[in-house]
Amino acid sequence: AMLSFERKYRVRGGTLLGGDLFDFWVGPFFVGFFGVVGMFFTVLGTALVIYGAAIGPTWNIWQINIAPPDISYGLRLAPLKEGGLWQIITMCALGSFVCWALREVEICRKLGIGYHVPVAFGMAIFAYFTLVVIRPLLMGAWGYGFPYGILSHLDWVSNTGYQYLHFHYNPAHMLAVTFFFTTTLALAMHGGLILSATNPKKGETVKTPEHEDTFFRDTIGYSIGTLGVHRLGLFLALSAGFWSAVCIVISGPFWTQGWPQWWGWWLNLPVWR
Ligand code: BCL
Ligand code: UQ2
Repeated sequence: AMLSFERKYRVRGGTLLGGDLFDFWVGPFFVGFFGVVGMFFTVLGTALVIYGAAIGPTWNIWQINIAPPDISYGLRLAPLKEGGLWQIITMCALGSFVCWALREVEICRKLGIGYHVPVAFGMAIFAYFTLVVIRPLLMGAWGYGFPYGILSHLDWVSNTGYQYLHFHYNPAHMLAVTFFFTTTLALAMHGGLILSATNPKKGETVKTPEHEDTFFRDTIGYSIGTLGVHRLGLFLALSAGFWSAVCIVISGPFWTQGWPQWWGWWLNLPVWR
């Protein structure tokens, strides 16, 4: 079923690649060149994950694990069953994430809206790319990538964290965590405000942005505004992803001791001595 206004926006063109060839919809979904290629990577990647599980020791969903190659393989390609699977799955994952982002770009162009959504998703892709490509390259082995598995990736985070003694002392991790938490605070404030304005008492009409501004001016003396809150939210969310990427790429390539030791520069400031 198509929404009444949807037909107006289902327009030809705006594609980056493939011209009109893949410019069609399947049900409610736009296809496009990147829909086709993305589907290829997704199906292949998923099949390889299932194959990896099948040759592994367990079908327990929590314990299935597809590990990167041993560090001794360095930056070479490893045999399929010794991390090669992880390497191909990583390429499929990156292929399908990037195709998804570019399909979003084509849809933005059709609609005549800005590229904010694909840019935002791009930040998540950048964080993943940092984990499985940039940092392993800088460290000299694919084995530094994280394993694909529910519990195994958590074990990797824990082990990697403790290698630097106390990851909470990583300054970029501090920023990333703070941005993640502030994002949820902002969304809670915004969601709460919108729902309260649009759900008045029985018999009353839906409230306006004037009421929303007034609520925050009365409570905290400041309103960021209806457009402003969305700009703030996007900034907070992008910053969370950005500093996440930074916090892991500096762990190893830049700082090899414990993160608590990094704060030596602060403790050694001449003012204290
Ligand atoms: Mg820490 C990382 C928070 C304690 C060690 N830690 C992170 C960050 C985040 C965080 C800032 C992970 C988010 C991220 O990268 O997003 N840590 C955090 C918090 C605490 C904490 C809040 C806490 O104590 C309350 N961390 C600790 C302790 C250490 C520790 C002290 C362990 C002992 N932490 C580490 C290590 C790492 C982190 C090591 C990291 O490597 C990680 C980090 O920064 O990584 C970059 C970015 C988002 C992504 C990477 C997701 C990408 C998604 C892709 C593009 C799309 C996926 C599509 C999907 C497959 C499709 C599914 C389809 C569905 C069916 C619909
Ligand atoms: C607001 C506003 C909205 C909002 C929200 C605010 C009318 C619908 C949530 C309030 C937000 C403020 C004061 C910023 C808070 C800052 C941080 C860092 C969390 O004013 O305008 O529009 O949804």
